Amino acid sequence: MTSSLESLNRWVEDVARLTEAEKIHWCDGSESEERLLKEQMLASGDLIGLNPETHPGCTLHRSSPTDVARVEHLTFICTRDRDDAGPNNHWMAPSEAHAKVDALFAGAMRGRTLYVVPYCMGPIDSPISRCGVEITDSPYVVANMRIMTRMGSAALARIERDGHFVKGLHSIGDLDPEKRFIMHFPEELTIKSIGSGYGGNALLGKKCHALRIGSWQARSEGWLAEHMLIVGIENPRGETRYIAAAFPSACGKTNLAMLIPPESYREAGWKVWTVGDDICWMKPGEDGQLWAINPEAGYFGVAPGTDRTTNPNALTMIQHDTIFTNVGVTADNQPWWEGLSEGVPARDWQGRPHDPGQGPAAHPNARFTVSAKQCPSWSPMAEAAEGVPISAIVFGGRRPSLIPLVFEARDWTHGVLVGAAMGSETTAAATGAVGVLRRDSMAMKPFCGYNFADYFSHWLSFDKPGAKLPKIFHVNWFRKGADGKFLWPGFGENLRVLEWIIGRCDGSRSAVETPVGRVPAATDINLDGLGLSAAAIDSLLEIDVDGWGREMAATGEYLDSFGARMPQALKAEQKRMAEALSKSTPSQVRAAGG
Ligand code: OXD
Ligand code: MN
Repeated sequence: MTSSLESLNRWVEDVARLTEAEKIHWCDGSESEERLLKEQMLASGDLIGLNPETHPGCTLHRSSPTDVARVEHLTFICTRDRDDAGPNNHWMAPSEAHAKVDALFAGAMRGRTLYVVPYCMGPIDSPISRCGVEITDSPYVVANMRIMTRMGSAALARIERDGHFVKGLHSIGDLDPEKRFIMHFPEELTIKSIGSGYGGNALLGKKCHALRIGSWQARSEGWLAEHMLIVGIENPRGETRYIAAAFPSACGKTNLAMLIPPESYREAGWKVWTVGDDICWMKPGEDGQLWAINPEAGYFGVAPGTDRTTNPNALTMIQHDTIFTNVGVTADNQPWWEGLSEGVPARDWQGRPHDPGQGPAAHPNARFTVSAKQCPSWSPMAEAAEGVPISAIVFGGRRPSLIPLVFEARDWTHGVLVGAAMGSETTAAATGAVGVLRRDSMAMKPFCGYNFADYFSHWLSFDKPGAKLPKIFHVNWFRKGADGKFLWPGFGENLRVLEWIIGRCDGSRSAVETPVGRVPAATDINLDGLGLSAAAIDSLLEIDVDGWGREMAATGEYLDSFGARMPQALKAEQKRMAEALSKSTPSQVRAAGG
């Protein structure tokens, strides 16, 4: 029998031969290795030092201007049977995909060092964690993987113990967008990514492993790999409840994970603990509860918009030892981005003198990479091998109309339907077309490594005897009034909604039954000191039965678009809700019972 290390050695040799790498470096994750790599990158220009007085240990990476984001149209799930990838994914036959990318990998590392990066997603000693090895020719990727994962010797030792690992092969190639592919072979637990150095395409532990391959592993092993933050809410009695929450991009996931309680809550003793801001792996424990870990060790967050008012914890954590990518810089070499209230940009993200007429100083998807432990609200439970027990799962989207501030699903099946139907409405600024709803089931549209219909079946399968499943909720921070302004203040005030959610979980808060789920009455949720008008509160909590009828019909069409694999139980739930809505009178049901 060959050990995992023998198979790793053989794979590294094969890749070195194919790519014609000049040198091979096995990463041990040590500080001396990091120092050396950093010195090399500062010398080569891969990294630029930032102001050591204001931002000690911080560096800037400027990527190729055509390589600044994930590339969904070049991201493929390569399963033998096309239907296993599903209509939610781009698919290519495995043999064709291997042939296509292997031709691009041939000679791709000529004159370059091949780095072998063993990593563990999750705490090294957690039974929920899974390991992988990324081979890359990008020292920037190595530096990021060192922050984002548990990387190096300890991971290699665990791979030897586990006997298996996910294989990720990455090369920046020549950064030509025409020769860029992000290929996933879930049946082989293999990823091949070429032509991009951008985080989501190149840090293979993150979206490629922890979500796309991870969701496939999770289905076969009986757990869930989700695009969710994990946050702990500690009440004044010192009890902490954990919430996992999924939102599509641009809905403030990192802000919610690092929320600062409103002053009155802080004074009363409420605290918020950040376990994760992007990915959550959950597994049923022997007690029937879902136990969750954050598989990542760092944050790869969007810099623009991060400021004292929006996310003070994030701003504090990125003051030192942070890698910035594609931000602008001030005249004294401090990082700068749109939305930062201090400083003036002198150079833009491409290093050109900043000219506001030429576009923003920072690329809108400029990022920071930082160790999770630098966050002032970092939860030590992020290191717990057993994970944290999840009391509530929250889905959310950007929905200017219809969807109330918060509602609770009736049961698990209803909650899965709520997650399947979730989406965000586009804004005029983004697309020119207002109010176009983009479905993004469980915020996993770009990340589920298999057919969504099978994914919903997998979710439904958790509801079995002995299970003590979390309650499922939907929130909407983005409801707008007739004047087009947001009705809800958001940010720290979202804790008021989380307080109601936790109260529902422990039975201490009431709700009103409506045809779409349970909604708080205005008196069930603490709105003290917010100065919201009665009309705003009514709008935030109302259920428009006619509008919901149309929403349910659209949800039915969406489920049908997946064909015969769609679980009957989910379709039956959609029908049940549609019928309940059609029988509801009067046509406007007030959550407050009016
Ligand atoms: C991310 C994303 O970068 O979801 O986390 O795109
Ligand atoms: Mn994400």
